[in-house]
Amino acid sequence: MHTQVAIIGAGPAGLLLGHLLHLRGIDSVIVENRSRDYVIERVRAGVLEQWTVDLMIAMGVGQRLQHEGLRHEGLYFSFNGQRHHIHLTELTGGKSITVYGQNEVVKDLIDARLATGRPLYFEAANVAVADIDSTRPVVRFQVDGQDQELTCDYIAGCDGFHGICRPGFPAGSLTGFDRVYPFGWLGILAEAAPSSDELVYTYHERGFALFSMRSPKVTRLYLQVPPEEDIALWSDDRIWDEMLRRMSTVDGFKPNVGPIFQKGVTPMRSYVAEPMRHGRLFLAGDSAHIVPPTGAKGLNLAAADVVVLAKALGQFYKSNSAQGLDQYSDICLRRVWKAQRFSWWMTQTLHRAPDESPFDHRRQIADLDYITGSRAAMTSMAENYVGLPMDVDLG
Ligand code: RFL
Ligand code: PHB
Repeated sequence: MHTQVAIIGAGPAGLLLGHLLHLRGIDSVIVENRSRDYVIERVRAGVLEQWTVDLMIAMGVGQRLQHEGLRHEGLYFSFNGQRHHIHLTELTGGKSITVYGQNEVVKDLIDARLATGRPLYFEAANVAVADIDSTRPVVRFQVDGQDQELTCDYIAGCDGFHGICRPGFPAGSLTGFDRVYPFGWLGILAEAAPSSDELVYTYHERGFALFSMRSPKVTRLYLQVPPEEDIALWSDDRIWDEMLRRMSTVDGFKPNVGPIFQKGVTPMRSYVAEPMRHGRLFLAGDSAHIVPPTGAKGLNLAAADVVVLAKALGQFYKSNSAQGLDQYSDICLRRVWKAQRFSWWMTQTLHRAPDESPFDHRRQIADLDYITGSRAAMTSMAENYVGLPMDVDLG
């Protein structure tokens, strides 16, 4: 089997890249090690930046997003029992964010991929990359017990943080920049109508909490917990008790309680791999970098990488110029580090670290007081939250 671009991973990065290449008439094969149901049902991100929404619409995969996505013009920061509103749209010249589950994004992109008739293999076993320093790299895997060999011009490593592409870089060719946080998030989905039509980020003396949603009937909530917390310690009653304690404010806001139908704990980490390319292998999305979820940036960054990569590959196939490919890593890393900075700042401002001092606590309150009181500070926060400008060129 041969293709122009072999894409490892059918998460948001791999599927978006496949479609962006399709729109440019470039062939690809997507190889995913999990099943279709597993990929669609994995509950993760929920916030799309303005340009990500515009991108999906421009790519022709935004119909359901436009119908079912919840457009938000603002959000709240809550501390000392008070909610403070930040009007994102007013502060950013009309931009907003849209709440639309990552699993819905993935579902729409899989449907779009299948409609193109281009190959997408699920449940591929023992996926491995080789010859990335040559002009004919190869991807090997098995489907239904049969060995497959896929030769290609380029490989896109879109296989997430625990994939095989980043470890496929030769020893010493990559530097990792890492920060592990001393806490994690316990997240739930509940059958309960959202009690606020915008997100609420809460700083509480018992720890961070976040109010979000998935639809007019489903509330999504998160709690700061220790990083390796055993979910079995958290009965539904204990979860609701803690959510209500942290999130209730003096204006009467509190989440509506309802049956919990999904729960899990995620540890939190910041990581960047530099460079994002070696030879003919390009890393994109979580395979190259992860952010703590507090800034809601991970999926959007994955989308930004593949927009840059698709444009560079387009240039290569159209005018035989490798200039865009040579600049890929540097262009992506500028945005990646700004998203890292913002996500780190949101995380350290809103969480309580186990080793924090009373000085840190006072400083965090002052930070939140400043953010919610100064138009300049709010504007900076809003500009980052809705997404820094992104140059999208569909070719
Ligand atoms: P993914 O989604 O991990 O997809 C990688 C795919 O590669 C497959 N794979 C392999 N395939 C073949 N061979 C192998 N050896 C393979 N190994 C792995 C995997 O099965 C998978 O299908 O990476 P991608 O595409 O880069 O997308 C990144 C996003 O998923 C991630 O950044 C976001 O979910 C992060 N995130 C959020 N991002 C946002 O933009 N907004 C949010 O509101 C937001 N909230 C979140 C989040 C992540 C969270 N968790 C669970 C980490 C909230 C949470 C709780
Ligand atoms: C979500 O709705 O899952 C969500 C929202 C905002 C975040 C992270 C996750 O910062």
